[in-house]
Amino acid sequence: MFNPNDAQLEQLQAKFTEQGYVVLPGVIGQADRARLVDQIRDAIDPLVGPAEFEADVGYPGAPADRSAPGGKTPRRLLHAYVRSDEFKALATNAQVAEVLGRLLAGSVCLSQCHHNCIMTKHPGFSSATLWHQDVRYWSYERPELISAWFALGAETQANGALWVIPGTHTLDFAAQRLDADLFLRPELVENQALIQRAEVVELQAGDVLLFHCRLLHAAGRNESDAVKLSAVFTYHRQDNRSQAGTRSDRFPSIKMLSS
Ligand SMILES: O=C(O)CCC(=O)C(=O)O
Repeated sequence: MFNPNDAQLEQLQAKFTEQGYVVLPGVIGQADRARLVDQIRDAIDPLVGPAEFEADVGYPGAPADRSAPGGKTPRRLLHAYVRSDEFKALATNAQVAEVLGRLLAGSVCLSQCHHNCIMTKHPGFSSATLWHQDVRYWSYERPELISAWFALGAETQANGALWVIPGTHTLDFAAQRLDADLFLRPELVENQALIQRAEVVELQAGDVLLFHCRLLHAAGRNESDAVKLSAVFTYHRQDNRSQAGTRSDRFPSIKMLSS
């Protein structure tokens, strides 16, 4: 079970500062994972909303609309935190909270407005996600949030694991390097030089990927024959408030008790 000592926390902090992400191995045990996966399968069929469908995202490879073949494939089950006590426990996991407290250097809050979802990447109808920084869609006093990606099964290049470009959490991008939806434009030479540095983050079941909200990341389609399930939550320091009236301010954040 993941239980870092002070020296390991320091190493994690140094790596996160340099690369913008770290992987915490073996955080979620097999029994907890099995319970969460059972709950997700129950929520997929029949579908328990709110959910976002592949057809809604408009990403490469997504069905054109909800009436097209695969159009009703769920991509994200939303409001993960309130779905069950087990999901509340996952989002507030004490080991993850301890690392987040260290990385954010203060009291940590869970956002209910961003991510807070279960990613259900299905074979057959999953779409690819282009290069982006999550913070471009969020509104906080400071662009200093961290997302935790809980792998509930193995994540590989073949089933659509996340790709990251290490160190990009420190870069600013001129508007012309992004398209209208704020994805990195892959046809630009200066963007290609960055994309060549990309690394796939393969995870074992139970691992947690922590990544900075400014880190460029992307993901491929699920080319395997099994659905990939991950839960994703976003955290900010308590004194980093959402801006009033924005999407980031729709629901109150939850204070993490152990931080
Ligand atoms: O699994 C994926 O396709 C990536 C999702 C993603 O990058 C996001 O929701 O920000």
